[in-house]
Amino acid sequence: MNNSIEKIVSDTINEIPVIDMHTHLFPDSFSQLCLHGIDELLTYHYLISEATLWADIDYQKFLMLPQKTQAEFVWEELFVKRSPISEASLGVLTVLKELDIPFSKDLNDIREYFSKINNDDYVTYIMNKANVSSFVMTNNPFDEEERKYWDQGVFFSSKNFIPALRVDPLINDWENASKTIHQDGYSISEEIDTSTIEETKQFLRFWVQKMKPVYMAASLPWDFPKKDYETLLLEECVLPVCEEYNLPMSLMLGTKRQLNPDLGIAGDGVGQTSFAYLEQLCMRLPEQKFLITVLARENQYELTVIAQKFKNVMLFGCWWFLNTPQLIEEITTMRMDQLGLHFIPQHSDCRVFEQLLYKWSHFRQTFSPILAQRYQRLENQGLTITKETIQNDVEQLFQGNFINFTNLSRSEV
Ligand code: FIX
Ligand code: ZN
Repeated sequence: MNNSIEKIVSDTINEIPVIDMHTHLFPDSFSQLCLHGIDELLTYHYLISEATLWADIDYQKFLMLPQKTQAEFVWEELFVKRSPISEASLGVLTVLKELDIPFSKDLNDIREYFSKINNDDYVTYIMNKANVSSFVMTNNPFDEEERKYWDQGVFFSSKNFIPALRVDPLINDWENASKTIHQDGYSISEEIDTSTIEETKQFLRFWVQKMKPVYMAASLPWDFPKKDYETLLLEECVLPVCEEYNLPMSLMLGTKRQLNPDLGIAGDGVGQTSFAYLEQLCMRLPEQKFLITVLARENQYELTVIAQKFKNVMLFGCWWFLNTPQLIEEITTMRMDQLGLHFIPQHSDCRVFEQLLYKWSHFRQTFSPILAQRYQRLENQGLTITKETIQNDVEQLFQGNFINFTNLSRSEV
């Protein structure tokens, strides 16, 4: 490997800011929802499911404990009693390193360091350090807690925080979603008839106008669509409103929610998706853009081929259980082989602010050598690879593909 190419690629990847196109982060004006600090980091659901493997502890009782106690348990099991070798635990160590916090087995030492961080604009500080220029939130109008903030009008559009209207409760859980829509004053019936469809669309229009999302999104189970009404709600309510506002629809497929319900959010699993419905949807609606990611490793190849056949599909991210160096390497290499530069390689899915520091630095580290190898091959074919060539390509992957696909203007990010 040509050392200078490796170095230029890695410098470029580290220098170019990324648009994080799917997170669960909120600006600090959403006070309770803007999560940060060591206790939040340790109680990330990825770590809870790992830590609870070690002790004979009743899951439900564990989840009732105060957050500090849960964090202490995770710390003890994963960082003190044994080495923290999993991706999510290594992530905590990367965060400490990035914030210049020395590792200590005593969690209180670490808490002390966090409590001394004195930064007026911590969110911007973390974003700059992670080299993330903006991030897309997950904004759920069916979530009571989040709605309070929208009602209070605390969101001011900014180029850093981009809303996305999340609609899976509508598609997956009509029974409860219809109650919310009804309480909001829309006249709907349990049966999804023409007038209920029109009222539901009104509800969606209201939220599109309020949030000004960059896309609508739904995370759907591995066996979607299971019931006729799910496709009816997607195709007759959600997608027509996307069309009216020229919004892409983001589909995240392959969850097996509550595989172990005792573990709460940490109990979600994965299942393989069947693409038949999705393929015909992409074919039938060529003007509707779809951002798509799937959770099962076994589905990656099929999805890559779909993304190669349809202009209206933009494949994104190595999601959740796939966000490990080994799987990123495998999946990203395959995507480059089939799609060239036409995909969005990663999103962070962060829930806690400081996670930006590890999720993006780990990704950049894994991605650099994979991309450098490509340029090496091009040079072997006689092409001259300059810093500008590499910048242009990385910019496309980290920003341009998302901006162009979603019609965001460059000044908005
Ligand atoms: O549906 C989603 O957006 C998922 O990303 C989450 O439900 C999941 O809990 C998560 O945090 C994965 O990284
Ligand atoms: Zn997510």
